[in-house]
Amino acid sequence: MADIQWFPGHMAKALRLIREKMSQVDIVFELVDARIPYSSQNPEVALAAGQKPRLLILTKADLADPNITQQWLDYFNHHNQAAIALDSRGNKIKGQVTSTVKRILHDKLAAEKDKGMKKRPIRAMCVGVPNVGKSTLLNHLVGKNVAATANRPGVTTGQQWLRSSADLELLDTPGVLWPKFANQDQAKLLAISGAIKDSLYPKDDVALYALQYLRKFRQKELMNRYRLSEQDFEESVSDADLLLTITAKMGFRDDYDRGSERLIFEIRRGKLGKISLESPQDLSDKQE
Ligand SMILES: Nc1nc2c(ncn2[C@@H]2O[C@H](COP(=O)(O)OP(=O)(O)OP(=O)(O)O)[C@@H](O)[C@H]2O)c(=O)[nH]1
Ligand SMILES: [Mg+2]
Repeated sequence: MADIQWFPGHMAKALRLIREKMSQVDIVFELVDARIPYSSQNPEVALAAGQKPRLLILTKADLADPNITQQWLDYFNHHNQAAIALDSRGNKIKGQVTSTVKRILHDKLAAEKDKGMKKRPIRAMCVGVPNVGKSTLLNHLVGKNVAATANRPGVTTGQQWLRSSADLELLDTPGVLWPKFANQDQAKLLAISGAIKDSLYPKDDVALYALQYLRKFRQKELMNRYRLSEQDFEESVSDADLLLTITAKMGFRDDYDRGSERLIFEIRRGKLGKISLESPQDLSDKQE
């Protein structure tokens, strides 16, 4: 299949702006999708952040498997990377984010106080792949719909400073991918999560990839959602055949493309349940 690749000019520009603004902020909120916290981490962000403190925020935690999310939080914790998981649309996130930020910046803020410096707002830059929930999170931190959001990648096109309260100032940025994905599995995971424009990836390849994973780990959810039987999962049934059966159950007869598109959409929206698409145990395979 054709490789999924997406790094248009506006992303290069967004990345440049992120680098330029880095010196103005105290902390970087790096948003990753809780269902793929590793594959949605942009390597360019860590490079741009340098020594700047980073808080990893696993968004869409409401759509991920809570046990696996906890494994990820333990994993990041173990690697000295501050991380929290949340639903960006939640009401209680402000306290959670603010208290974590204050803990991370505690020494810096205390040193400023000791020097007699006036209390000032903490400045945070919010970065992450397209559609991960940056603008949604910031709107909820601010308590108003000041940043545009929508369920497609590429909604935010410019940078915008927002004031959450007297103690927090936030910079929204456009979603960025990076010039080269580590491998095509990563590209497919990003596509399933909704970070890549739907017109830019082959639906059937991505759907088959998702199906392989679900068949292995979440057979019950597939059976429930599409009214499948044990026989549909017998070894002799290929993934493509299974996708065709699901397509028919969806009412699309043999329209494989429509079935593929719908399957991706339903996984993405959580219609099959809370599903994580990678876990810390997979990492050693991915890093090979
Ligand atoms: N279920 C769920 N949906 C979320 C969450 N965060 C954001 N969304 C939805 O995801 C979609 C994208 O949210 P945005 O806030 O526009 O994402 P963004 O990262 O700003 O996207 P770009 O500006 O395109 O880079 C919207 O439909 C949100 O309602 C979350 O934690 N859980
Ligand atoms: Mg946005």
